[in-house]
Amino acid sequence: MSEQVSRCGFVAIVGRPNVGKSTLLNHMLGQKVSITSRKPQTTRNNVTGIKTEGRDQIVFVDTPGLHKHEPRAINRYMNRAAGSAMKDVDLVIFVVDRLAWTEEDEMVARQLEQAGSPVILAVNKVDKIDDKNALLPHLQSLSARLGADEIIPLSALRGINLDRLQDIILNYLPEGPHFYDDDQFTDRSARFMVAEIIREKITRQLGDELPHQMAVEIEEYKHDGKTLHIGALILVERDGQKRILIGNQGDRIKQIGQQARLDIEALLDGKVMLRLWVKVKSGWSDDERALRSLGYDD
Ligand code: GDP
Ligand code: K
Ligand code: MG
Repeated sequence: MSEQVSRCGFVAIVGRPNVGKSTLLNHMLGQKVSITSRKPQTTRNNVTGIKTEGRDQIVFVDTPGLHKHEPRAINRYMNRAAGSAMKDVDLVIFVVDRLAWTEEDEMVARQLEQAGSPVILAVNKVDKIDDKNALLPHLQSLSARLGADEIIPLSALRGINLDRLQDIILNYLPEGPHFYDDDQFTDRSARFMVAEIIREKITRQLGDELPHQMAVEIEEYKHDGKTLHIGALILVERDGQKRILIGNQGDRIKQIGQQARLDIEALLDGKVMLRLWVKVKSGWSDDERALRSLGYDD
């Protein structure tokens, strides 16, 4: 009888920047939907990743990391997105980085208390822990202090314990019909995914030199029957950033374009012509209207 029951529900993935939330989502799905990098604030929007397996469907919501300093409108936007995702979900996965516990983790914990959803504490990056025995007492005290419903050590990157995580998640999902088609893996448009892939390549190459002051806008998106023609505008805040991005005789931007094109072709399974250009638009990251026109308007 219970064999016939299908489960479907929403699971938010939250935590401070860089603990591995987006990596976890991608590995749970076996498909890349959310961009990742060593740099904090890589994820700016809530990104939905849908996993349908057998009768069950898990709808993950990856969030920008909740962070302390929020000088500009873009940062406030990111914190709002993360905060709203914690509510109205069936379950929250609270990701932390090994034994490190910071003020920002504390901030997330306090928000979770208010949101009131069940919480799984996922202690990530255990592949980087040498003394695994030291982990257990720490996990127990952390779990007790937070009142987490479950606690699980894992490695999002190496795929350690992800099956167990999935089993735990399923226990928390209500019975009910699927929200999405079984072959759909995100609710984001192909255009959004394309812009994100370009942003990932820039962040990975130049994150230190362009600290979060860059946005990508798709200006052209046309299929001619054989090839998809994409034109993307990269917005930066200052002239110097434009020079860095373009590089010596354009070599930097060319490299970024090549890497992005390969990923886009893999994602969309077809030939792509990608043109990138760079424009200085100072103040965009602190301008609510500019942000909305760039799609930061959830
Ligand atoms: P987010 O900001 O929380 O979404 O973090 P990301 O998913 O972008 O990951 C931040 C960095 O941590 C990236 O360089 C990842 O490759 C790395 N990372 C994520 N999970 C793991 C893990 O399980 N083990 C190790 N060693 N690195 C990880
Ligand atoms: K990151
Ligand atoms: Mg992320």
